[in-house]
Amino acid sequence: MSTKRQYKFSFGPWNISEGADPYGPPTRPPQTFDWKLGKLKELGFDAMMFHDDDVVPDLDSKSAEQMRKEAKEVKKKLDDAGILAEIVAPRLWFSPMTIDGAYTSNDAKARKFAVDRSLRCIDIAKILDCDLIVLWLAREGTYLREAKNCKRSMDFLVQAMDKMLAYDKKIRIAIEPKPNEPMDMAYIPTMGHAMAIAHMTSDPKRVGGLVETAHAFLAGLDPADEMEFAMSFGKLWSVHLNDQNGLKFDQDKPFGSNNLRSAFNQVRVLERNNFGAKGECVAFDVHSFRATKTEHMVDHLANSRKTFLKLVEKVRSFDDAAAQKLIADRNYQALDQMVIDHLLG
Ligand code: GLO
Ligand code: MG
Repeated sequence: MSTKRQYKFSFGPWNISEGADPYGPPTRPPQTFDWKLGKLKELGFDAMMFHDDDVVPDLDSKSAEQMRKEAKEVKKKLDDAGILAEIVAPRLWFSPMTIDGAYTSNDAKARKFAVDRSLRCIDIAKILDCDLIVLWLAREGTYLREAKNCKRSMDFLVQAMDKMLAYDKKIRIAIEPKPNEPMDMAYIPTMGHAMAIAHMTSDPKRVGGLVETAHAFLAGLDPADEMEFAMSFGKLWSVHLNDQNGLKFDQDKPFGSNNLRSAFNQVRVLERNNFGAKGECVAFDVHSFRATKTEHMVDHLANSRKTFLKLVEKVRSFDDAAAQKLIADRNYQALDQMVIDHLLG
């Protein structure tokens, strides 16, 4: 690799978490936004990811004026710290209005709530000088397939995205596919679905994708391929790097924790496609293990970044010419061992 590009890194306030799970209470104390922003800077990160209500807590109970005031206060904190807002995502899965889904709810009032809330999310993003809206379609799916109709749900999703695209001509939407959890089966489970539905919207150029490593594994797919597939459309606008041990709950482990070779391949496709050259960030959607002590509660973030940078070096020092010779000779046995030896160092 000739270009020695620098990457920009980000994480969200939810990635410094307290360790609660469905079976037990928190194991670490909550930290304030200011503390998290301070840590982000200290760890050498460049940007922060947000949900709309990470910026304006209790958003649904606030007036437009109050919302703007609070968003401006956060923007000032970011500016003072020299930190960018990478993405803003409408958190559409907490409200009592979205129990049965947001854009695809069977209840017209809930669908309207979801769209209105998404437009407020755009207002907040604009104040933070951020043009990238992430849609993790958490509850757009079913617990039982008879409950919804896929075609009708696709129509609702397109209508919702069209309203967002029309509301602000500058924003882009990055769909973050995930096949399940919290739903049994989600709509838009893979990057292929995301790219396809983007083309049904009124402005396909402004609808792209975000690949999360763990979500690709949960769909039984290769995260590096999911990334490169989106990049072949020019539409990989962010990544949520983390790791996942097989088909279980979404684990959000540190990057490389479980599948080091896959992590190498993810970094490899980002490198060879110049990811980051248009300002895209490498985000880590990782969580501490529940057993993590308070004094180590940001280590998973520092470690993920460190692993990423080490893998960038591994990718840059990989002997591509030698690999190409083995490929031409169909000697995949030797290619396999070459990768293993390179990773073992
Ligand atoms: C959960 C998702 C979630 C999103 C975040 C931003 O599985 O990965 O963390 O990335 O809400 O939309
Ligand atoms: Mg994610």
